[in-house]
Order: sequence, then C-alpha cells, then structure tokens
Amino acid sequence: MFLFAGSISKSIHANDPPNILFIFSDDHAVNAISAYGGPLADVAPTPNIDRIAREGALFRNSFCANSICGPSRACILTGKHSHINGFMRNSSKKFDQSQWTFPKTLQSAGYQTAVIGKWHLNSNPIAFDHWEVLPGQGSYYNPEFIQMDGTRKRFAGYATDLTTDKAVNWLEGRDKKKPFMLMCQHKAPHRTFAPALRHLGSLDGVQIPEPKTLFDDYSGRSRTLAANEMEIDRHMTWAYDLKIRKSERSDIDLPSFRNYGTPEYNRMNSEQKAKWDAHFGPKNQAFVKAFKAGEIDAKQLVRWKYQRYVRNYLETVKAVDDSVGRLLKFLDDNNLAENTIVIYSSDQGFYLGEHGWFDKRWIFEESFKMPFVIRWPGKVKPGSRPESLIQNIDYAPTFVEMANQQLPNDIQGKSLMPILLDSSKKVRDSLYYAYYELGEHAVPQHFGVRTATHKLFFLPKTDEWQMFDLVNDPDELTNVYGKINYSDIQANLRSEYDRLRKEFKAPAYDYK
Ligand code: SGN
Ligand code: CA
Repeated sequence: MFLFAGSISKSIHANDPPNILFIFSDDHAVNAISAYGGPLADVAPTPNIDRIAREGALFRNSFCANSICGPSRACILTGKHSHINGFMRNSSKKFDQSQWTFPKTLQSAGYQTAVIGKWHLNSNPIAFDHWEVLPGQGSYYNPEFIQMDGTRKRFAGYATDLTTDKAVNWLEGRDKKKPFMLMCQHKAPHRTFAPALRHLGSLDGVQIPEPKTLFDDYSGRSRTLAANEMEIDRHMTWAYDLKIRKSERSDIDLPSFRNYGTPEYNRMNSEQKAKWDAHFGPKNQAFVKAFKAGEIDAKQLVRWKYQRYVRNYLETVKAVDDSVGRLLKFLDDNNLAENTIVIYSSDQGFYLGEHGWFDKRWIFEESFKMPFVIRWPGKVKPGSRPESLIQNIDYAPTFVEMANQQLPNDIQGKSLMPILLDSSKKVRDSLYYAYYELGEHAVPQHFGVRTATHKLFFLPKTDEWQMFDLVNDPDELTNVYGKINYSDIQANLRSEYDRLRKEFKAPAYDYK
C-alpha cells in the first residue's frame, strides 16, 4: 500500500484506524517546554515537542488527578481516579491488572500494542504484545530493562536513548498490517536529573531566569508548607542532586540534608565517568574555592543551587526532546505521519524553583499541570490552543474513541474527542484532585477542586481549608479561604467539591 503516492495513499490512510504514539516522560513540567511560553521558554530545549504543538494542539489546562508517578499512570490506563483503580500511592502493592485498561480494548480490537521504558506499577504490563520496562524508577546510565520472560538485562548507554532505540526497533519490526498503539515512556527528567553525557554543558553560560517565588516564605498559607522536605535551600543533597561528590567537598562545611550517595555515577564505566568529571570537576572546584573564600552568602547559595539544578534538569529534557524528534522522523520517513496520532505528555508537573521547591505532589499549579500536546493530521487543527480543563483520567476514553471502540460505562474520565475536533469545546467545568502519599518529602494528604478561575482544597491532618484566586493570584501566595469578599465563591466551591466527591465515590479521609 505504500507504493502509492500522494493523495491515493492519503485516501487509503483516511479509512484506516489511526495509529497512536503516546510519548510520555516523568516529571516534565510545562514550564520546561518552550511551546508553553512560560518563564523558561527561551531556554527550554524542546524544538521537537514544540513541533507537535505547532502542527497540532497544545492544552494549557491539562492536569493530573494525583500528582505522583504510579498513580498518574494507573489513572491513564484505567480512566478512573486513584481510589477506584486502587493504585493510590507509589507504594501501593500492585496495580490490579484484572480491571479494565484501555490497552485491553485496543488489543482486542486488533491493535498491536507495546509499552517501552518506565512503567512503575509494581507489576508486569498486561495487554501489550510487546513490553520492555525499567524496574521501578530505573537508572539513567547503563540501565537494566525487564524482558518479557521476566529476566533483567543490562544495556550499555543512556536510558532515554535506549528507550527510543527500542521503540524504533519495535516500530520497524511490527506487523504492518495492523494499526499500532505504542507507549514510549521515558524515565527522564526525573530526579536525579542526570543528562545524556553528550548534553552536559549544553546550557553552560546560559543564565536560567529565577521564578518570582524562589524565596517564598510560606506565609499566608497552610503551615504545613514550611515543613515540606523539598526545598532547594534545605533539602537538595550535594552529591545526589547537585553533583558535588564528597571527595570534591570534603574539606568544607556544607550542611547536607541527607546523603543518598552517587548511585548513577557508580553505574558509569570509566569513559563515561571521565566525561562527567570533565564537565563537573572544574566547576565544582571553582564553587568550593569561592565558598571557602566566603564569597557565597546564604541567598547566593540558593541561587547557585537553583542554576545547577535547573540546568541539569533542562539538559536531561534535551534527550527526551531528541527522542521525540527521532520518533517524528521515523513517522515521516515511513509514510506514517498522516495516520498516526502523536501525543506528548508527562505523569505530572514539577517545581522548578517555584515556592523554593523541587519535586511535585501538591495541587499547586506547577505540579498539578501535565503537558499535553497532540498532533492528528486532518482532525486536530494545527496551532490550536484549547482552553478546556482536561485530566489524565480522560486519556483512556479518548484512545478508545480514537480507535472507534466501545467504552465500559463506569469510566470516570471523558473523551477529549469533541475538543480535538473543535478546540472551542469543553468537557468539564471543574476537576477533582486527591493526593494520598504518606511519607517522602513530607507533603500531607490533600483533596481539592479546581475550576477555570479558583482552587479549593482540604488538608485532613491539620483540618485546614485553602482557597486561591487563580486570576488575581496566579502564583498562589495568598489563601483566601474565610475572606469575606470570597464567601460566595467559597460556598460554590465547597458544594462543587462535595458534588465531585459524591460523583466519583471518593472514600472518607483516612490519614493515619
Ligand atoms: C523517588 C525520589 C523522590 C520522588 C519520588 C517519586 N527520590 O523516591 O524525590 O519524589 O521518587 O517520584 S529518589 O531518591 O529515589 O530520587 S515519582 O515520579 O516516581 O512519583
Ligand atoms: Ca513522576
């Protein structure tokens, strides 16, 4: 069929079920995607993700239902909130694979299905003709992948590149008579934000703009914020996060929150270590020298850490963007671009210094948001910018409708098809959010609602309500809950919150 050229091949394609290429990363904040136009737009190295946004739609109001890795992935597979799909926390025992997932429907409809890269659901994938996944969080350098026979195999190289190689290999060898659904899921740019060696230094000399809230003092909001263990200032670890090993700083007194060691460095071979050291060594020496000379005060230290953190993070993003470029080129070169839907998304957002933080978990914008850009030639208008609130529970019903299949009737998400065909459409007026984790980074459980203009959430442990006016206070610095001039809005949000909890069958609070 690929012998035909131009319009003939197009018309044949138009009748075929579309292929779905879902490119997914871990902890990629919208602020680190140039096309989103945020404060880092000039330095975010994402020309290929930007290309998807240019040739398709970019959803500005895209959110997760639970801002943490495994739970977000479970929401995507099932189209249901965490308390219904059962995977409420990263530490949840096992993803219940007996329940409905969208790959099951696509596979039985004749799609060839594959997932490659990060899975993180304490189980082996089901309903995929092919899978090859990282164990747990996986490693950046010379990582292991779990094979379909259950064994682990170590591969030389860098996780993002290897994941892409495996995705391209699978596409090349697939059964070309069937449509495909491929989930290419990167570990990057998750902590420890370790770039491909070829990208080390690619942002040298670039000053990363600081967020307005880098020195947030957490006043005017829940007292729990100041107790979170995710501050660049107090909780970033020297070797693990900031890449200054003990041997490079042993003679200076730098307080360290915890010592996680250097697991990624230890995985490298001597050639890889040499490249790493050539990049970080002289910079670390200069930093230690300046620190010893008393040239760096407390505020400057936070600024220095911020620069190093976000530079590494963005350099890590660069290989993810390369991956997108390679996959788009594969589609172009193989006459597949016309009939393949391409999506780029990430499991949640991430703080890039906003509120002085790294990590995620909170319902605050930077970690609540998920990137969502989609190209679908002939259906999605190039350059469109839908405003509708969307959520990760919507992906499964969307994929099922794309494949023209039937959806079970207990799915909580909504198909985005109406918006894809007409970007002025909306699928909902409010979103429900629930975060259930218990330990790491000390972010308390919380549950909330967001509309186009406001956000309200509840912290059961401290029995606090928080409310934010997103129009007048986009950085979410002032809790307006209980303020007299917000009483009508507050009452509306409270009843919307109750309505959503009822509609979604949310369980009672349990914060032991
Ligand atoms: C790891 C990280 C945390 C991170 C969680 C969850 N610590 O535990 O910083 O918040 O993952 O991330 S690390 O020492 O292992 O890097 S998630 O994206 O998988 O949910
Ligand atoms: Ca994640």
